[in-house]
Amino acid sequence: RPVSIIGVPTDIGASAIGARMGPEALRVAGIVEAIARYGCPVSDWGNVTGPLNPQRGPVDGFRHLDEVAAWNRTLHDAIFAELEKGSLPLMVGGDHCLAIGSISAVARHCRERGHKLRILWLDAHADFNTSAITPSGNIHGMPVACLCGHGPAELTGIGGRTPVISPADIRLIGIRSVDEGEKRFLLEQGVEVFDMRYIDEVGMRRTLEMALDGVDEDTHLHVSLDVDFLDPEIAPGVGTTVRGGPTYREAQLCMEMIADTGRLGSLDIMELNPALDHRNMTAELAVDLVESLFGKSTLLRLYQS
Ligand code: DIR
Ligand code: MN
Ligand code: MN
Ligand code: MN
Repeated sequence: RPVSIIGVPTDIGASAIGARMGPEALRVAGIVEAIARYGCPVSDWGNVTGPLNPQRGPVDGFRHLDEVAAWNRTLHDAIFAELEKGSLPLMVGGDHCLAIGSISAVARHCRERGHKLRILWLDAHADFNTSAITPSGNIHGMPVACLCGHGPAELTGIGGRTPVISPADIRLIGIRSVDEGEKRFLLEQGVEVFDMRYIDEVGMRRTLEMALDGVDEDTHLHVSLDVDFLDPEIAPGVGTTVRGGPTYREAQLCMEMIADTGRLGSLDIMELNPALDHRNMTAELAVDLVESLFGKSTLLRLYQS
């Protein structure tokens, strides 16, 4: 399946600025060449455009709601068009509020084509806040809640149906920073969370087996990678680092196990902030992980079954 790269140069959903430079840093780190190396046809369609970041404070619990909605509507259309062509869209961000647009497109595609949907949300945070419980007003802390139907109509109805997904469609992995109200809301909504304690106790292998349980040949697998998923020692180039994330090897295993399913249908790489990075090391790490996701393995052998 041909891969279509779509850059989304904005930090409209965050309070720290800099993620607007993420798409270029990933290109400089060789993301296009890395995918091509494993035999995948790949096209880089450049960047979509949208409103500038006005750097205002939150209003009624949301920072930049109108601008966030505008970016996400544009993205929904761009990603949906790629899926209709039979491509695998790779969104390079940009902050994580943009996953509302990409996943709205993916969910609509699955609905119309009769595919099952499984989303793996790789993140230090649960991104399950609402305007009532957010400590920051930052919409990049809310996309999972919006996708599940909890949020303003401008964000919950993109792609023609609310809710876009059900909590049963998503697995949160790598979580280690959850706000107080958000903890209660996750439990109440029954979202399945594989937090860092879970990964510590059972290991990344068992975690991925559990998170991928039920994925079959009819499943469209969407991976939404927030770069802050990774331990900040190896991935400093992100605005909201949290200590104690997956190591390089754990992250590679995670990507290899996703690749082994053969079901990857769409991907987001989000929150890379080159202004906070060291010599583009976080972008280069993300590109290493993308190589594994697109089939790089050390030896020729079948790990499955
Ligand atoms: C925090 C941070 N939970 C918030 N969220 C982040 O502002 O809602 N998500 N950084 O990636
Ligand atoms: Mn499809
Ligand atoms: Mn995060
Ligand atoms: Mn996130």
